Amino acid sequence: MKLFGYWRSSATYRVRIAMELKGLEFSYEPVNLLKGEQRSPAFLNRNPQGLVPALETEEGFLLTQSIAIIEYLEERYPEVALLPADAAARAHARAIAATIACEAQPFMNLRMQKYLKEELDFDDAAMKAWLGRWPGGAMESVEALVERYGAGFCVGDKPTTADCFLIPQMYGALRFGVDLSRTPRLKSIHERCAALDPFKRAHPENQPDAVRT
Ligand SMILES: N[C@@H](CCC(=O)N[C@@H](CS)C(=O)NCC(=O)O)C(=O)O
Repeated sequence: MKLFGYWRSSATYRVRIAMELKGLEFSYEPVNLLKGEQRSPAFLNRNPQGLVPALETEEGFLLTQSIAIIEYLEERYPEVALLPADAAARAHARAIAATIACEAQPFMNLRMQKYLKEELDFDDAAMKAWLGRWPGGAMESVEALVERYGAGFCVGDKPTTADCFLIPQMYGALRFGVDLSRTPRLKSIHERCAALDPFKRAHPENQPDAVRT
């Protein structure tokens, strides 16, 4: 399999975590978002939406959208399950993933922040308020779900797809200075995952295209 992504892309990071937890072999082809490579004809051919990640499967199919890719991996490579056996617990894991993917990350991704700053003249204070209200608010909902369903990880005592979505969101939140003082459970899951090898291998700074300053 070949994963097209960018080291700091949280959506790519989700897929890397899932693949590492499942012990899958894959190659990685960087798409430099800062240079606009996601809008090149070659990449648009892979994903007409011009977004990373995209995954080329063993059979040569091209998949897009991290939720769909991770669901595909779960169905195609079920040996290390990332969804719990219990149907309600599976729904809780999917609910956490959806909250992050639909209600947190879209409000702080590169194109959204660029638009707010360049088109709507958001200054640092306005941006901080935006990040606190939208991604920050969604993370408080996730904290409440984790309080109900977590036991060391987001749902239960083993990593699930919910953790594949949480860890990149925490990475982005820390990077953009989102206030995490009201999400202590998420902070402790983040620390627990950071100590595990699959999460270490998937970390942005351990990718070949990482830029160290
Ligand atoms: N919903 C998509 C989000 C993908 C996405 O927002 N990707 C970002 C990086 S995290 C991207 O490619 N941004 C490039 C751009 O905005 O031009 C997914 O889950 O795969």
